[in-house]
Amino acid sequence: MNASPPPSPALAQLQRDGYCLIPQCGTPELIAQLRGATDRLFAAITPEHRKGYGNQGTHATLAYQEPVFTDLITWQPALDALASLGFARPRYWSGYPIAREPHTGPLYWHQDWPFWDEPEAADPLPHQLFLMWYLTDTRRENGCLRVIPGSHLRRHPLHAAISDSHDGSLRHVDDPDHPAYRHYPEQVDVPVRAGDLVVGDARVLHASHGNTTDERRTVITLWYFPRYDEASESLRAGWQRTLRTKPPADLSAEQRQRLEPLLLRYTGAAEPAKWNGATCHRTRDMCLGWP
Ligand SMILES: O=C(O)CCC(=O)C(=O)O
Repeated sequence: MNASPPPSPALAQLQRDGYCLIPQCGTPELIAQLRGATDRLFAAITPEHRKGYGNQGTHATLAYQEPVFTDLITWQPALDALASLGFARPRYWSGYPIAREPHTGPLYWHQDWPFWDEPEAADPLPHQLFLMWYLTDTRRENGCLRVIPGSHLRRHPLHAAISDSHDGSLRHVDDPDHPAYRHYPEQVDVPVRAGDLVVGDARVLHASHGNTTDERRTVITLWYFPRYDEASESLRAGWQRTLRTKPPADLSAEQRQRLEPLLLRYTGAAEPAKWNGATCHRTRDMCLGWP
């Protein structure tokens, strides 16, 4: 009998812990260009907009403003890394540059997956991945990522205490003792070198430390659907309906061609899955079979 080969160490970690690291997936040139492009985006952000995102930090939406963002979405070494994890035909959903400004506090614990009513929410393998590109080296002092390994599939006391996604009210919780800002014995820091790629299951509980340094710390979070062709029609309809940014009409033909295989293209008539990221404690508990 042919036994199937064991998963690669990176895939095993993604399945077990909810994230893995692909070292030096981006080049210094790519990272330097992204730093310039994101700084230009942040420079245009008004104080009101910044205030609206509270403790998420300085937050922009990636809308193909500069060609380097298309380079990042279609970055072949990242797509190769996904293929080596077993995700050969991913689709891209959206992207967000986020800056943790000098001397600002931590980001609250949260999960990114917003469709908890769907059976895919309980699938051992992820249906949504975050690809996080940090544009500086990170460590605890400047706000590196932290993760609660295994919390994409196993219950953690935090689940009962927080809203389930960025839609929650935690952006404006100022009490540093709120459970969403606490430290937990099982949390791990994920420090990176600029150019490393953090691949995570959108269901894993994650947060960042505060930035106690004098320098801005930027991450670009890109969301992909790694198993788009296996997802239900209702989920694909839900992703399509909540697609925030499409490539603009004036994007160059060359960029459009590179993006084409990654774009969402659901045209069916299924009822779109319900976005319930902010209200779904009960549905999530039910769908994952938690007590
Ligand atoms: O700012 C960070 O380090 C993490 C960002 C994040 O959690 C997210 O984009 O979901």
